[in-house]
Order: sequence, then structure tokens, then C-alpha cells
Amino acid sequence: PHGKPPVLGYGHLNPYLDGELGRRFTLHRLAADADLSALPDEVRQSRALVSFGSVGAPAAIMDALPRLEMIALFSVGYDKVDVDHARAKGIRVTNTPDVLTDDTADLAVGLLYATVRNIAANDRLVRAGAWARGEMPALSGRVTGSRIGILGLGRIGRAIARRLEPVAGEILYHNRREATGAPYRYVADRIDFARQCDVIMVATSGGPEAAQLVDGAMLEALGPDGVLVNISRGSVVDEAALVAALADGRIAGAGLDVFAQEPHVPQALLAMDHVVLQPHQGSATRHTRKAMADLVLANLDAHFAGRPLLTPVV
Ligand code: 8YV
Repeated sequence: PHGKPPVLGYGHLNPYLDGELGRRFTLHRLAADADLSALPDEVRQSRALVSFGSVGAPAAIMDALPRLEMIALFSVGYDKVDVDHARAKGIRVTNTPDVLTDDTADLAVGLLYATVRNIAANDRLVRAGAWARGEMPALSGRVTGSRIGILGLGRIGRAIARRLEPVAGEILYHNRREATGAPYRYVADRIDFARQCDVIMVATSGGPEAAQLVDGAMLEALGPDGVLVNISRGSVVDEAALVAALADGRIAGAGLDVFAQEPHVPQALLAMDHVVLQPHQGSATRHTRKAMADLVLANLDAHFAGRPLLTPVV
């Protein structure tokens, strides 16, 4: 009889996924910061690798696993996978699109409201007893009627737009190219786009094409009443420029679920009341993390059974 195929869990795995992998496969585990030059032989036998989006699969791990056939990502984003290297080596890559769209869009909308309506800052004010002592909270901006710009009108960007349709004054978007059949106004120039937005919701995929797309010039164009929400990747924003713009009041606030060097958050942001910070929670509901795990498992099962992959990237 055939043994269970050897699969490597690279970095931290969610407990349900870890348990299911252990049931179906011969599961090996490797820390994300392990020394790749001295891998145990059983790890080197791995035919598939499973990892979180934040760990991914750089070229070095592919080269360290001579029998690797497949990388099954526990994320929709594959910016931490060297996709060209995988393609060149004939290694297949899958991700987890769609199942996390709604929850990630929900968090984006939550961050928008929390930021614009000072929800986190006012929560701190209540807890500190300032309200009880008679302090008057500052008046906030408003979401209703605002011009909401979606940067990256993909699956998640569209889900954010649909949620905000009933309240937005207008929804506009910027992509590299105009999207077909989108009911929102396209603005081709990035700076022009930012100038016309009260809020920018960053929902583009990460990776080199989008690196530092939101730079100082774009933040300047968003302006002193503008708000930035990012649930995509920290790499899409020039984080130093963002911190400076927030510190100088050149934009009004930011709601951030993602950062350039997670889990590191720039120290300056921690003291800012007009910033709402989340530890990369877009997909982090019990429901969606299980759905993501099930999709990872279904892709692995399909691969080892010789059936078509459900959600291939490569
Ligand atoms: C996960 C994500 O939190 O899907 C993505 O691209 O960023 C999130 O779903 C990620 O896999 C954790 O590293």
C-alpha cells in the first residue's frame, strides 16, 4: 500500500489545519526561520509545502526540498511566494481566494468607521474616565456622503464597494487598467484619483507591481481631511511617508490591518489617536479560517489524487 504523502508545514499553522494535515498526510513541521542548509532528511522528502501568507515560500525553501511538487498557501495573497521560481521548477502553487473575501471586506468597513468616527480613541477616553470627568470628546468626520476610493477593484475591493454603496456619496476606483463591467467611476491617474477621494480603501494585491504604490505624493493628494484604510499588504504603502503624513496632519487618519514588517508596527503610530491598528485580522474569523483550511486540504487532496487543482496560482 502507498504511504501517506509527506507534507511540510512551514511556519505556524492554524490548529485545525495542522490536525487535518496530520490525519491525511505524513506531516513534518519546520519553523519559518529554520536553517535551510541543514534540513533533516525526512523534511527533505516533502512533496508539498503548506504555509501562511506571511511566510509563503521563497526560492531557497523550494531549492532545499528536492521532491517538492506543490505549495498550498493558507492565504489569497501570494506575494511571499517566488512564483517565477516555482513555475520554472514545475512546482504548483494554490491559494485561498473567495472564501475570505467577505470577512476581509467587513474588517475594512469596520476600520473605516472606527477611524472616521473615532471609535477606538473614544473607547480609550471612556475607559480612562475622561468622559465621567466631564471631558467633551472631539467631533468626528462622517462616512455617509463621502467619496470612497477603492485602490484595487478585485474580489475584495468589489466586496468593500458593495458594502459602502448605500452610504457613499460616490464610489470611484483606481486599477492599472479599467475593470470591465464595474459600476463605479474609474480614475486612470493615481494622484488624480487620490485628490478626488475622501477615503482610500487599499485592496490591491501585494507584490512588486504594487510596492509603495501609495507614496508621499498620493497621501499629499488625499489631503488633510482624507483617510487611508489598508487591509491588503503593508508593502503597498510607503510606511515612512504615511507615518510622516499622519504626524503632520497632512492626512486625517488611517485604519491599518497590515504593515511593512509584521508584526512590527512603527513606534510613532502607537501614540496616535487618529490611527486604528489591527494585527492582520482580515480573514481571522473562526468561520473563514476553517474554510481556508478546507480549501488548502482540498487542493492537496486534488493534487495527490491527480485531479485538477481547485484554486491554482501556477
Ligand atoms: C492571512 C492574508 O492572515 O489571505 C491573505 O492574503 O493575508 C490572510 O488571510 C495570512 O495568510 C496570514 O499570514
